[in-house]
Amino acid sequence: MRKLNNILVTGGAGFIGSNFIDYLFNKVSIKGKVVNVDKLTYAGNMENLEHINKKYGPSGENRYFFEKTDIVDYESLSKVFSKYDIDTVIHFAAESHVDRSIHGPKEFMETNIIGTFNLLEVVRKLWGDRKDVLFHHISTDEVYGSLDETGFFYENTPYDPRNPYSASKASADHIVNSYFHTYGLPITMSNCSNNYGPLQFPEKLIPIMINNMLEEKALPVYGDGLNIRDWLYVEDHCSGIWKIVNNGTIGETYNLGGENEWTNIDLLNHLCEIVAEKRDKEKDYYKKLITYVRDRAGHDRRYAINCDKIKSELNWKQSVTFDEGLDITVDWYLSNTSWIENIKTGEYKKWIEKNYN
Ligand code: NAD
Ligand code: TDX
Repeated sequence: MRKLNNILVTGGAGFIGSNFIDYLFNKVSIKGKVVNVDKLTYAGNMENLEHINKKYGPSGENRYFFEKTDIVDYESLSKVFSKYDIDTVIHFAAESHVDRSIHGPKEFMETNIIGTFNLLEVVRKLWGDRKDVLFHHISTDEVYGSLDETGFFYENTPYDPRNPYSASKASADHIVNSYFHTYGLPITMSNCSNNYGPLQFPEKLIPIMINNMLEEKALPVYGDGLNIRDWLYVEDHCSGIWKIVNNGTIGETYNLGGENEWTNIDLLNHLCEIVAEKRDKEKDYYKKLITYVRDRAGHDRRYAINCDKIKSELNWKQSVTFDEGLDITVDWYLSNTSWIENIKTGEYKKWIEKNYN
């Protein structure tokens, strides 16, 4: 039986990781400990978990711990594992932005491939033949490549990654699976579609567009705007991971998705109307900011997930509709402008200046 007492979350200061840690304490009320291992790259933000640290950290219930550690650094990683009696790893840490992987792929290979390999090596040596432990790996639908107008990605769809980010994630997935087949390491994996929600770094489509609307800046649409993504609210991703971690079959992969496909341009028009309504502007006010720009290199045309497996085997389903999720998300960005401001004055700004000005 899986223990799930002392959970080590990697990348817990990022978008999905911090939503997941909040989910563990505030939605499913776990009783055990959570150790957040994060290097705090430009995408890691301690502000995301201040409320958790206050209540559950060392000066509170003493069940939440933060370790600023680079998963590429094997020695430091081993020390963290020997400090806590870890029985579960939930591995989110990654370089996650496709555009950055096109400009500079090296860190993607290091963190996403070597970092994952290091984690696997540490737990293989630490856990030996234990069967009450679990390594859950978070992956993406991008590893399956790109679809035309029809069809879906299934768990057994052959891998066909097309950008350095997805290639690095695909490599990591293969290594994780190899540790199950070769060493019998208890692993599970999830491949999820595009997430959205509070705390997403303002370089991804939805938050960058909201932010640019607030600043009355151009809304850059890559190519013809007809690329399709399948959007899932972040808390639904968290609930899917939690189902797998508790009841998923060892060695199995589960697809997670929103069953909610939008072309980028339709989504952006819709978002413009939501923000306009909330800010008392006329319906089409922000649409004049929409600007078609050069396409992303190797831009995947369409992603669409079939998630029947997790629905039928683990009784998971999406619980937040797109309207509800966008409403929560837009409200969150409108009332947390200081969160974005703090980001923009730091590393993110430097990167944007270097690459886009
Ligand atoms: P994010 O970029 O917001 O956060 C990544 C976190 O990992 C940051 O806190 C960062 O500091 C940390 N990190 C990066 N390199 C590290 C290293 N070497 N050592 C330790 N920590 C490091 O990413 P996200 O959107 O929250 O994505 C989390 C995971 O989910 C990733 O594995 C990503 O591939 C996967 N995923 C994301 C989406 C999505 O739509 N965002 C969809 C499917 C899968
Ligand atoms: O300014 C933009 N303009 C634009 O047209 C940005 C940032 C994006 N786009 C397009 C590119 C994509 O077709 O919008 C779509 C979504 O782009 P991103 O938000 O960058 O996400 P995507 O490339 O689809 O990848 C995301 O989903 C899968 C996450 O970033 C990955 O981490 C996840 O694995």
